[in-house]
Amino acid sequence: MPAVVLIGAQWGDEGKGKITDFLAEKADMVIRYQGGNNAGHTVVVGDQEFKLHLIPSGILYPGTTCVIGNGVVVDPEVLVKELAYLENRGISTENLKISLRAHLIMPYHIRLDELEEERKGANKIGTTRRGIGPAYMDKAARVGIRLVDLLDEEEFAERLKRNLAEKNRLFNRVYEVDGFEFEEVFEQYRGYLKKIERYITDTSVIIHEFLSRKKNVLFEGAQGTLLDIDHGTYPYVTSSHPVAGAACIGAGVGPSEINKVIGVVKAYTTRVGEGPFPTELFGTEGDLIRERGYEFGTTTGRPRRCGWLDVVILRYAARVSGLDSIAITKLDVLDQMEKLKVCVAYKYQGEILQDFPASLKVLAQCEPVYEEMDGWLTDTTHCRTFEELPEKARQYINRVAELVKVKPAIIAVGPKREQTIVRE
Ligand code: 2SA
Ligand code: GDP
Ligand code: MG
Repeated sequence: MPAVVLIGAQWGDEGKGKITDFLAEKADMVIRYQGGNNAGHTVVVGDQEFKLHLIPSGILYPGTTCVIGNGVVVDPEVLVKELAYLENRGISTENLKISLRAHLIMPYHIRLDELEEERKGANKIGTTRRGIGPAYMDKAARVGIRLVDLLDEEEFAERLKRNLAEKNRLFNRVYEVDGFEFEEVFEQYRGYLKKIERYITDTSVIIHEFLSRKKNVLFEGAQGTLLDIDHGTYPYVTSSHPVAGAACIGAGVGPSEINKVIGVVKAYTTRVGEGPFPTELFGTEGDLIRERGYEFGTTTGRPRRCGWLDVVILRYAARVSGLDSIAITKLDVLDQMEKLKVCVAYKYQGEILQDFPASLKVLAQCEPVYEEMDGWLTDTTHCRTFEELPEKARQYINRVAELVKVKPAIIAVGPKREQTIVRE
């Protein structure tokens, strides 16, 4: 390691949970630094499957310290449930630390997320309706409530009152729905505090201690590059920064501390929610990928849109996050495809585009320029070394690496820990 940032290179659900879990074996600390419980990270250990939304995937290793950094928005109700879910399955949460500076998701954020999606109708974003956007809006508007405020009863009461006055006016007058009662929310949140207080601390100080002792620290990104509020397909994005640079801001460390950045790349592309998707497949090939890859939202259960691998996106992700290597996941999902396509550029009004466009209108009109390859039509789920992979699968990986100009250091051929190939 020692300080490694792991990010999603596409639209999320690349298998970050699985790769984090794989790398976490050697990590002393795993940190979530952005997003919230919109994330759904799946980890399979033996015959047990864990779905994590807020707590870092490193929690499954007893000796690993796990951090929810200041850049994360925390829904304490979900956190309390996730803690109980882990404890009930025999996983200790003793080594969890949550930043004093992390912002809270409040019930009015969730309600606002739902109401806004409904108001937008056909123009909706397709959010997870977990209150993520409204919570980050309040953070930017400087009216958010942080965990440090929740610890101080008076401060919390005051901030909650001020927020409810504003929000309730909005609910009543604009949306014409009921607002929230102060007493109810106050009691509810003070109740959550009792259950999470022992984890709350100044996490940046602890992360620095680990880094200064040259411990292995892994930063676990959530969502993916194209969902980044600056670099993604705006406005069809989340409200945080899934790119690697955000690890510094969301954990409270300087860029000079980061040694390596790994991009997780699914062997094809998926997207949940609305917005343009140039390589999307609508016919039987898309259905086959969805079924074989079990492409359904981990948080919401929504069917994911599926399409061919898009190298324009990967080159973009490599640039904006400074990828040192990639981890290619779900290669096995393509085992039964006779032909495979990889998008190497876009065609826009007769012109070839190599770089991912900023305009959504342009992106919506881009036609993928494909390179076609033969499938390998062989089961790869038992392969444990690169050499064991069928020749055509190796060709697929090597061609992608050549096009992206980043080396594939890890290849996953199944959801389990052992279904992972490391390439030196
Ligand atoms: P939000 O809720 O404000 O962050 O939604 C804004 C957009 O970000 C997308 N988004 C995601 N895309 C893929 N995976 C995510 N996590 C879950 C999963 C999603 C699920 O692991 O499957 O269960 O549906 C995630 N979280 C946010 C979202 O679809 C919007 O396009
Ligand atoms: P994340 O949000 O990036 O962590 O990804 P998700 O957990 O939302 O979705 C990835 C899904 O694919 C999960 O169900 C994983 O268990 C599964 N998965 C991860 N890697 C592989 C793989 O190499 N092959 C297969 N078949 N499934 C995988
Ligand atoms: Mg996911």
